[in-house]
Amino acid sequence: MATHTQLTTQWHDWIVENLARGCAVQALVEDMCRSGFDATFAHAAVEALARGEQPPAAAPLKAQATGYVADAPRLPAGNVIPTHDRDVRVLLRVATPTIAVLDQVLDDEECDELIRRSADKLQRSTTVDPVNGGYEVIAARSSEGTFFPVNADDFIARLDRRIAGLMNCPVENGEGLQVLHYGEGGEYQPHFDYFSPGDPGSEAQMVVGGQRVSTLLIYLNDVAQGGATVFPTLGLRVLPRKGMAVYFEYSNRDGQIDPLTLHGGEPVEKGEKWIITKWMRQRS
Ligand code: PD2
Ligand code: ZN
Repeated sequence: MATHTQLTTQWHDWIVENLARGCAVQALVEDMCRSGFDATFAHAAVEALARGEQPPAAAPLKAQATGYVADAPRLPAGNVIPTHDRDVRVLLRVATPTIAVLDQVLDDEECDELIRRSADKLQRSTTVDPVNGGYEVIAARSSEGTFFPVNADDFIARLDRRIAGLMNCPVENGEGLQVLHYGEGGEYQPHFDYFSPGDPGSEAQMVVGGQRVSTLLIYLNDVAQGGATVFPTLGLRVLPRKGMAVYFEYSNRDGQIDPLTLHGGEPVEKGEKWIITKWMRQRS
């Protein structure tokens, strides 16, 4: 659980040195969160030092600290969310940030079909380089993956339509479905799915479609041990189950972003883990 809310001299110097080297704010915040810092505090401290100001003395309470004002939730209300071809049951809701766990978004055959179609196309996963907007392989993300463009064929189009219905966004606002596979020991260390405003690489990514607004992550298999999706700042851990999904929202119409949505995929301890991820943007 992330708890550090004060900077030692060493951490202060580490931030200043890395900013001087040209490291992106978001990359430093993610590193600090992985070392146990509170996400909100890490954000405030790095932002302040980047502006040449003093970092905050200690973290304010999480709800007051971020300054993030969420829009009304995009996710439809209710115990069950209807889509064009099936009703999806909601198992858990968190109000702030908007997070939900959804049951049987995909049936067993759909999960198996996605794995079958992906197994021989996997490549080591990359992340967006915050400085130049290109793609880079990083140790913090030890998965392999592939993706299916929006409406690639009838099967993918049906899933894209169901997912867009759940996320309450037009199909065209979605990035292509991303399939990820983790072997034993595979993980995705805590990170943010949004593009950090102000990073040069983010500006390049946002030219088409704008900021990411929400994520739906669907488990394609049961994992024997480990592989939970965690929100360390919130103390929330979702255990993988075939066909089930985690949904969360993190940006508003003013382009503000919510650091409370720091999240990661814990190491797979036994077996393997397959998921698909859908990221929605502000625009098509
Ligand atoms: O595999 C996961 O559980 C996971 C966790 C956090 C995947 C992602 N983020 C992602 O694809 O963004
Ligand atoms: Zn993520």
